[in-house]
Amino acid sequence: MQSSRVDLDHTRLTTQQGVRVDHTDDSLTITERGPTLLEDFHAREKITHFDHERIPERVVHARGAGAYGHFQAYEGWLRDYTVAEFLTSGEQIPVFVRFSTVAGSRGSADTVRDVRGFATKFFTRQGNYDLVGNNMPVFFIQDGIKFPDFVHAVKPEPDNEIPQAASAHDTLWDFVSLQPETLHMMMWLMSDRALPRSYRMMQGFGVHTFRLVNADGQGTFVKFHWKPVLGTHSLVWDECQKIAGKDPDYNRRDLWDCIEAGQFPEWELGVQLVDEKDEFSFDFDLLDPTKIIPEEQVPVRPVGRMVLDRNPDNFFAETEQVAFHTANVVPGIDFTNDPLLQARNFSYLDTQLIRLGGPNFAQLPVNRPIADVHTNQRDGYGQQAVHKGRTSYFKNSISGGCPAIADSGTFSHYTEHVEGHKIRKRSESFKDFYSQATLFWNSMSEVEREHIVSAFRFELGKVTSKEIRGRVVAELNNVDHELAVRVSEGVGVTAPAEEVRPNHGRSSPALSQLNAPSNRISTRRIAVLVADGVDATGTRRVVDELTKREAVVELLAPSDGEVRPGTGEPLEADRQLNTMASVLYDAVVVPCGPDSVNLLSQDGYAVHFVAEAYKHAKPVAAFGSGRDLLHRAGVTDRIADNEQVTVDQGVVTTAAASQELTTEFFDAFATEIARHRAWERRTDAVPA
Ligand code: HDD
Repeated sequence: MQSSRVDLDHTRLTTQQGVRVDHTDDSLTITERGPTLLEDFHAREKITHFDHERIPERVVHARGAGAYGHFQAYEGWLRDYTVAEFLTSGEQIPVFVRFSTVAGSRGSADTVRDVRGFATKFFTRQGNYDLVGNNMPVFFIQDGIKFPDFVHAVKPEPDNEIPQAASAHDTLWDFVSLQPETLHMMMWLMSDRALPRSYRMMQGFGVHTFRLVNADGQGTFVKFHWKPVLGTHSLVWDECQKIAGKDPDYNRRDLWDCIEAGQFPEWELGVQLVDEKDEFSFDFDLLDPTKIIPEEQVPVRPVGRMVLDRNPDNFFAETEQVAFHTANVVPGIDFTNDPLLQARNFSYLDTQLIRLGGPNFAQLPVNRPIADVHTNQRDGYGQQAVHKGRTSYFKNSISGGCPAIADSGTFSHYTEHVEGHKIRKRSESFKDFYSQATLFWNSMSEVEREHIVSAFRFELGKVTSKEIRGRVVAELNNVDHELAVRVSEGVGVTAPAEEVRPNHGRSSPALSQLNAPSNRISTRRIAVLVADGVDATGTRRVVDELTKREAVVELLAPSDGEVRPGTGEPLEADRQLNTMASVLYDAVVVPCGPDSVNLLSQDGYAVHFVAEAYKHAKPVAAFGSGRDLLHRAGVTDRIADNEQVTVDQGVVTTAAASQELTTEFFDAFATEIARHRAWERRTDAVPA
């Protein structure tokens, strides 16, 4: 990868042929005002190359962000199950990961309601292994032959190409209402999982049941899981829509900035293993990609750790040209007959041929294996290698039979016994579309359920056809009667009169994000609102205490430059208040300083900032006169006028001025930030 990097420092401009150029601002013409000459090879080359700069964007997952890093297995216990060395050797191996949204175009916003792609390329010594997963463990459809139908339904409608990067439109919900296998995934899509706070704070899943194969050729079913070290956290929908305008690159920027700052994102890889003899011991089919194996039934066992620690040098060359393929497997990892996976194994190679313009894309620097590559494949667009010798066929005697067939370390397909009729029919074992959608609903906390209900109402509210809305509600009645009734109330559809399928009452606590709390506030972005007259000592203390806890703290002031405190040395604003917004931060603090608070109270941006943070259930803190800005924004706190620290639904306040600020104040605030949001806060009436 390194040898392909081009560094233009200390160089002189040339043509593609290496001829030095003395002038690149004016075309070659006859007289200053005369016609341009065809002979101007430099101008023609420059413009021609520019004309050909674009390649087709991915048909799905067009918008993404990538990073390099490494993966390291913890210990060798998986050796009994697989000969895949990178899962057992403990050696650090390089990876490239690309995160993405699915439906939007390359230039669409990051914070739309969507599934997120989580594709990892492991550069192992046995060849490249691609784990092309998502941040949700199930999929919309069961058979890849339905993929074009599904994608046509969710993409912008074909007559006017509206809406961009949104599932809230008639065609998607028409499809959903007629294809009940989508329902389980639609529950995930309507949940907070579709609104990740950060790529660094979302889980990843291989989705399909794959197969591990050991040295004796024995197979074990496996599901892959990524768990983020920082916990799984989400934004709220109102916030997402606002961020889409304020910073459409929100998730991309977050990934980039954290890696630049040395705050490297980390995930743990885990596996759920199922013996082949237990294949039929579940009440769903392991080959059905619309089903999970509940973690309470088969625990996720940790295997290794991935750290992303390097940003790409060039978005196009690396993030855009990276080519993932589910069929990029290494010895020890094999497929199952999941019909979605089987179709993917065709689609990914096929799509790269059009997207990357020919069969040599594996030679692009970002795709190049670290394992040696020796093939008899030749020529084609973009061929980079200069193959020597006379033979490019097997068997040959002229080149000593090389490249020869290896007798060890090879990929040998798992030997599976298959017999029966050639048939085009969905397996009966795939036909329970509702039980796991119900399981998901049952597993949510009340606040997560509220979010799901309002997501359905929002989406169906954008559907113009009442008939489609009605069909969706009827389908939801198969998931849970109360869910269907609650959704119907918001979308002008008559509530289903009665329950059609009794709720089985089972739940899987691991499905609720709120059941995996984090006690860290690393990388959380905290806004400190300041203006002239602010208390400098207290403000510096806020910055120190939160930075010590690894948060990212920024001072926001009405204008850039120096902030003159009441007493002491000036402070420097990090950002101008009106270039930012509360939605770009995880929490907000207002320090004391009567003059500062007075100025901020008259600044609509500052007042709105606090009210909006409060509306989105974010931790809000203030000390001394800083509390007046909270009150001005409609945020009440319950403290008596003493110096105690009070925490009330994520609002952390004290009447103490800076000199009396205790660590208790900062600890309490940090606890609220680690909790992510004060979900118990009722904020529907807050006008922000
Ligand atoms: Fe896919 C891209 C994930 C089903 C066909 N898919 C793509 C990417 C991810 C996934 C993360 C982006 C890779 C990158 O960053 O370059 N796709 C999934 C998951 C699926 C899934 C988790 C279900 C479990 N996909 C799926 C099916 C088909 C495809 C059933 C076709 C039959 N997917 C593609 C594709 C893409 C793609 C058309 C577009 C760009 C690319 O492959 O390289 O081939």
